[in-house]
Amino acid sequence: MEDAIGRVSGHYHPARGEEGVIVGSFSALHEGDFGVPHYRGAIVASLTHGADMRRLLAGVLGRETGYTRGRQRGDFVGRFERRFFGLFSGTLGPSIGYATGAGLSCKLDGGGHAALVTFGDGTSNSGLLYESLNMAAMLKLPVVYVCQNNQYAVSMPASRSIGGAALADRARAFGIEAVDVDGNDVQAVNATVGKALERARLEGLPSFVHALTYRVSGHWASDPGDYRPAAERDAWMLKDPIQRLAQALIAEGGITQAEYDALCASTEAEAVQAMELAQADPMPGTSVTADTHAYI
Ligand SMILES: Cc1ncc(C[n+]2csc(CCOP(=O)(O)OP(=O)(O)O)c2C)c(N)n1
Ligand SMILES: [Mg+2]
Repeated sequence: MEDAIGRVSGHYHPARGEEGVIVGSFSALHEGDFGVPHYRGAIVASLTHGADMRRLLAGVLGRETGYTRGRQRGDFVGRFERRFFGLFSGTLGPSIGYATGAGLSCKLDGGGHAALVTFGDGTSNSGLLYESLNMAAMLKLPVVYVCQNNQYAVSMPASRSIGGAALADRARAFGIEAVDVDGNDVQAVNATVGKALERARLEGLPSFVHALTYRVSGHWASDPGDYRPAAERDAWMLKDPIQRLAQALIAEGGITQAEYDALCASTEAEAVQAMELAQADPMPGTSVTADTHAYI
């Protein structure tokens, strides 16, 4: 799907290489939980929650048929009926506050549900994360904070922007349980985030998960990303989370190589067809600007 987008939108922010964190985390949500995805990978996260691929692609193209009726680009998609938040502004950090508020609403509603938020390594330097962690610790809010550390914020390496030895230590300073997980292992992420969500639902406690991964693409589709050492990117390409899952499934006998190849081909055909349909969809009319409920 992202390959199809990259061919028509140079401004899209691809999440290639980070699917382990995104799919592993958001597939651990239960009905009634809140999902607040990082902008990179938001539409991938939406796919795990039954969003329609053609409508997601229509959103990327700014069409009337997208989930926000063309009011915002598709990587900021929100779907309130599924308790899925969009970014709503280009400012990074506020979505961590939305998730904390969603966690408070879960608590006030009597518990049993949780909120999940993902955010980048660059965004982890936002003051709002620390206000949120403190509030979640003091009020015992059922929120799982996942740092999708792809090691870059545009061209700034995390090694040059994040102080301290370990990001998870920052959350521990607030008395919040924090763990590190291999972000390129979708099964490990799913198990770790799933456990944290279960704790949030049952005990009403927050958690922090630091998932290390890598942004194999540029910052956006048209960014060659050549400020990074080629050897670094090549080494991470070998840890591709999709390939790793495929190899694990084939080794365990869950799927044959031929079945996997057929699945890839049919999924690619589905994405190409969805993109063709979305491209033929209409641009929004002036009624959209007057519609204050366009996000819903
Ligand atoms: C508060 C704020 N500062 C700066 C920007 C500009 N900006 C847009 S994307 C981005 C990189 C964010 O890095 P990260 O959080 O690691 O996410 P990634 O792009 O790596 O997924 C920056 C700095 C912004 N949108 N909001
Ligand atoms: Mg980053």
